[in-house]
Amino acid sequence: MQRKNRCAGSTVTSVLLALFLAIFTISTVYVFWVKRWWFPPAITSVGHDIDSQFHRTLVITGIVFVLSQLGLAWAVWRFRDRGQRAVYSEGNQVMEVLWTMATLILFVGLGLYAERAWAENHFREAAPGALQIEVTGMQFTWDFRYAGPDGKFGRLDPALVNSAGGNPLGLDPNDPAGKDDIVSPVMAVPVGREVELLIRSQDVTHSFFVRELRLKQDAVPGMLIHIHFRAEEITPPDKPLEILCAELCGLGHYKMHSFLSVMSEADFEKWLKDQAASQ
Ligand SMILES: [Cu+2]
Repeated sequence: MQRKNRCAGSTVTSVLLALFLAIFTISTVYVFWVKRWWFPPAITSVGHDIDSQFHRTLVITGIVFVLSQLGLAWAVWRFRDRGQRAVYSEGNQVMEVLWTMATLILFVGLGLYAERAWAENHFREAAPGALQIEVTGMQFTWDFRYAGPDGKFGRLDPALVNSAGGNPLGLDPNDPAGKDDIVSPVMAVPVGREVELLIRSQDVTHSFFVRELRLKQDAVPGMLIHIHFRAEEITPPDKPLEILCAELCGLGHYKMHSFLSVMSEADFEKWLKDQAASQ
């Protein structure tokens, strides 16, 4: 007996693949929609700008993602092999031009939209009178130095670095400007005041990262990198923000972290005094 159709096609495969694509798309949208594994709320105005940009980008790319995935699922099912002769298509030049232009406009547009938030962090200088804190990354700790009442950082000498001896930064004891410098393994800042960080590294490249500030900046050996922020919310005393290292910097990278507390101006002054007393 002769088979009716030698190439009966692959309906099952195409239906399964189309179904998988649809379910995969819907589950992905669901995970973002319910904000599972979401980031903590931002506590700076730049952080809110970055979040708005993130949402804009997510919604636009999300719509493109859903349409293209469902379109793919439809095409997999619609053009499945039913034993018919394959048809050759040369494509559609108008469509090519259209979607290339649309992508270009979308990406350039999003970039222009984000420019202000980016420039605020990276191109604008810190406001005059900002509180300066020197941040030093080293395998595998962070150290924070405050200039003390004289407002001047003392000289550092790499030859004097001695973590076990209580001088992890190599402060020169002969420099009078360094006498009142305060070095702390954790960072505290006053709420609502501009803070300028001077970020450096003592060994390899690290990356200073605080999620709630939406701030991430590499610490590069041999460079002093300035970055600034203004925290708008006080953190509860038992819930400081985590400062992470976001650069794979060696075997102990996973445990390289510290804490940031945002305090009222009065609490901050008191904290500084307590730190100075314990130096
Ligand atoms: Cu690190």
